[in-house]
Amino acid sequence: MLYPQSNTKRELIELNGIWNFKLDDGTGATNRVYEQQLQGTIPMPVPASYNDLVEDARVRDHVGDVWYEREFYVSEAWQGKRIVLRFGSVTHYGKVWVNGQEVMEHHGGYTPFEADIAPYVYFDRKNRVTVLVNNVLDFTTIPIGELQVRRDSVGNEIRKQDYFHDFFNYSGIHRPVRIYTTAQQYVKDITIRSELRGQTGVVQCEVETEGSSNVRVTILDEQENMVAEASGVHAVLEIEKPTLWEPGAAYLYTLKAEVIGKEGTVVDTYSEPFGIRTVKVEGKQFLINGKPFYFKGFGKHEDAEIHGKGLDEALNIKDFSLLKWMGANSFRTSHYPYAEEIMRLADREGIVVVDEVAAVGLHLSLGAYASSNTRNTWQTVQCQESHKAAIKELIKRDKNHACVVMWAIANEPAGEEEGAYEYFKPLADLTRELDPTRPLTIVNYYAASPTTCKIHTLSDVLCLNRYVGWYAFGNDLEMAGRVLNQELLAWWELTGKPVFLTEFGADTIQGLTSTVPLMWSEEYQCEFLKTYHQVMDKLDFVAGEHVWNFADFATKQGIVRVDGNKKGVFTRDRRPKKAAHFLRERYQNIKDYYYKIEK
Ligand code: BDP
Repeated sequence: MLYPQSNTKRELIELNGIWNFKLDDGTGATNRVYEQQLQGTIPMPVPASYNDLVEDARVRDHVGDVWYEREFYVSEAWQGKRIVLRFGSVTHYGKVWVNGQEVMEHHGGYTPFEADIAPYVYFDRKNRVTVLVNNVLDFTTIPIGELQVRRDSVGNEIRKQDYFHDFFNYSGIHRPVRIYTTAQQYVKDITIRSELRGQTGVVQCEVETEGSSNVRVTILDEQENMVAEASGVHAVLEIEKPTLWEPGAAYLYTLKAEVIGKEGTVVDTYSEPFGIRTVKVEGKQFLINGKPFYFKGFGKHEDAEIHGKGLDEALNIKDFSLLKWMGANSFRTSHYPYAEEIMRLADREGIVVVDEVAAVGLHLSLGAYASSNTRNTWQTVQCQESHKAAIKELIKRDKNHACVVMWAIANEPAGEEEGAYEYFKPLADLTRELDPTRPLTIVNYYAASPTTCKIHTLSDVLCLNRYVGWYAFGNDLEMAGRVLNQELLAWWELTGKPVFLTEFGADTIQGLTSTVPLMWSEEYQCEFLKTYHQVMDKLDFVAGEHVWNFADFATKQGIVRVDGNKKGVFTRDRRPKKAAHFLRERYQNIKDYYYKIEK
């Protein structure tokens, strides 16, 4: 799905800002409140999570429907055009009415959706858009959750949302809302795949159009010089000695697709930035542009005070600045697709991304989240269809990003339980069919060990999340190091695939310091990391390390977390803990390529 843009043929307006907002009292949809202006609303910003913006626990912990509404105008000059209303994301379900008429609905809280609203808009007066947002997670959704319904002492229904993942269920209209226009004959989608044949960059381009298949394709370099051109919806273009997209040295070409109408004039145009680079897993190595790459960076979250998971461009720039300051070269979009604006930034800044779908918590008996009666995950969940849809939407959205080098199709599922392979095999096949150019991984939880894991054959890279030295062998880092070392060797012997530590970390309270490394202190976090570094540095099949987490983040309330998850190397307001300085020294001395491996 193309990112909305304005150009010589397309116009774009933003509907961000203050909307009207109210919680649903359980009757809104049946009373068809979207047919009139909403009553009893409060102001609410878009994009943002609504949870932390009102001093009321009923808003913060609301489970179910909420309403958003605002007015807008469209230009008279847009008559006869497609007028596309587009939401960057609505978490987790959205249904949209324009002037009281239903125009679209969407399941899944982290991918965009859009519809042509031209038949529903007025050109001579104000229009109204009304959005129903629902945040309930159950066994059919991605991520999964479980709704608990109880009665209070006077018989009122109380709804509590349980979920099996470790980040707060922020809700609302999280990403920009825009309207853009196109002609009736237009570019629907573009798929770009590039490879290197000797010194030649070969760019395969598929343009999906509506109305006309007369298409002209040109490639421009960063100075806007035309370097290749072709015509047709399937085009293969060649660039001699192209400048490659490299980690830390991004280079973006632009592919411009023009739809030519009957009279030979250009009726629509779309410009897609892309990079030329290759990725491949070979033996113990992860190759980018044919060279062994070493991932150094973090698992992250979209998370901040006040905004919650709402897009915050200033925060994103700050985070990229901190990543560079650290000497990091990559991050994982744990545990859901991040905003398109972040992916575009990563393309431009040369930061490598492992792109993850929101399939997190598929493990009903996992430690802190397990209820007393353990259930077989794969016999209980019914989310395979939503999971497939989530994979399709992610790949459709992010396929042209040079920064994306691997798809993560789940985080810590119950890979050791009966039924895991049957659940994941069709999903891995689907991912490979949709994108044969990138490796895929299923991020592993320790219970799916080399002896019990039923799904490791589906991953191209063994991404492991490990917490020995924290949840187990806390305060025994010597033992933790030995256990880790043994397990990594066992994985290598079993699979012969590169190992990537996608999570390891210790909760750390900023300012809690100690002369000896005590758990929760800043010193312990450094010692914990050092233990992992010493093990990984001796093993040449370890192709990457992402510390958990980049920054402290909000999660659900409970007895294992004090004011959120504190495994950040930065605090939630992005101040460095001691570990940031410690890790910075390491990352700055690790090269992107040929780390531990002879040239
Ligand atoms: C891992 C999860 C991650 C958690 C982390 C932790 O992948 O989402 O936040 O553990 O416990 O199991 O901090």
